Amino acid sequence: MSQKRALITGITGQDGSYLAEFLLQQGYKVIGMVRRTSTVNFDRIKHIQDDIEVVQGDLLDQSSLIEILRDYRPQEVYNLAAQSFVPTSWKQPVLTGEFTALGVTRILEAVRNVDPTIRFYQASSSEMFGKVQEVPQTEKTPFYPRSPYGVAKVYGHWITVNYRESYNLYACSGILFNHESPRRGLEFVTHKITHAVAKIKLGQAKDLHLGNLDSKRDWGYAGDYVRAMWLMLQPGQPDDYVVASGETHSVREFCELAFDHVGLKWEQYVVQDPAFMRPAEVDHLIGNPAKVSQVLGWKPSVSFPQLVQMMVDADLETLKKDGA
Ligand code: NDP
Ligand code: GDR
Repeated sequence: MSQKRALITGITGQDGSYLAEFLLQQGYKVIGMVRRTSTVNFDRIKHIQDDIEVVQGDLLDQSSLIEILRDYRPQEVYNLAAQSFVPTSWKQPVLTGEFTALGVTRILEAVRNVDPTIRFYQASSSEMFGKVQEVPQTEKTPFYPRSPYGVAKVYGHWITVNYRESYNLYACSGILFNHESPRRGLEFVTHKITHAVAKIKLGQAKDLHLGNLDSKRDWGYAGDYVRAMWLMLQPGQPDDYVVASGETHSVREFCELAFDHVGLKWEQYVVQDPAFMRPAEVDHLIGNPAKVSQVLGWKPSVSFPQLVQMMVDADLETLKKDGA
């Protein structure tokens, strides 16, 4: 049998790097789409750079997407590229809509025109539930997004469903709850906390400024969540799935565990700072992973405390190496 080919948009991001590793392990040829920048930023994929094919393209540029599909003929496309930081979506709402919403239509159009047998994964988000209408959230919970990012993701979700229903594409929307790792961008709250904890422990920082400590998230490990993306595209019918741990924890609890892990008390270091509060907040996310577990056999392997410890330990190690 010839080698399977998968295209990943957003391969330089957290999830792209884990998904690429996972697909390489499954024997895929991995094609990663990157946008042109004046300096390359391959930090998360430099360890696998020789094993993957990196191609230039942009979700803003329809013809680049068509050309990549024509040249590389992937059987699976994972659309992970997006403007993914929620606060930025209030500062750059139009750009967020271009990447995160319309970008999905551009790539779906490319799939439809070049090869409608391609199996397509769309990176949808629990941010679509926003002001939650039901607890826990399932595939049937109505959406109520609370940021331009959440609104853009609702568009991406429905256009994926619509192309499945209109053109019979094998298109799936994975509604993933927050997933983290040592490769998470430093602006997201988990990595911001663990990085600060490591710095404080090593005497390189004094405090940590955060916004809303009460908001609750259903946090999992990114390495587990990319496996669910792949499972959705394997034989069977295309469908949409919530992927979550089924547990929820507050930002405060995350701080407590992270500081505890290095023997410090979080209350002595965390400063609440209005600068990090959002114009509209998503207060309470908790997903129900029953469907993905029953239909696809997916289960997470890393618990919440293990995730926090993994991230703190990784930050301590990196900072010590940098200092040495
Ligand atoms: P990251 O922010 O780490 O990565 C985003 C990726 O998108 C980067 O590779 C970035 O490239 C790329 N990108 C941004 N704009 C464009 C563009 N116009 N053209 C091409 N590439 C572009 O996100 P994550 O890995 O955390 O998330 C992956 C996807 O999953 C995103 O769509 C996100 O919204 C979604 N999601 C994430 C969740 C999470 O908890 N991590 C939960 C639910 C959904 P560059 O390196 O050049 O910036
Ligand atoms: P989120 O992740 O918005 O859920 O989106 P983030 O880690 O940014 O925020 C989680 C919660 O923490 C609160 N918070 C802070 N957040 C940040 N970034 N910085 C702070 O200082 C801070 N203090 C408190 C926030 O208010 C929020 O309630 C992530 C992204 O990966 C999206 O792309 C993805 O779709 C969703 O997860 C699921």
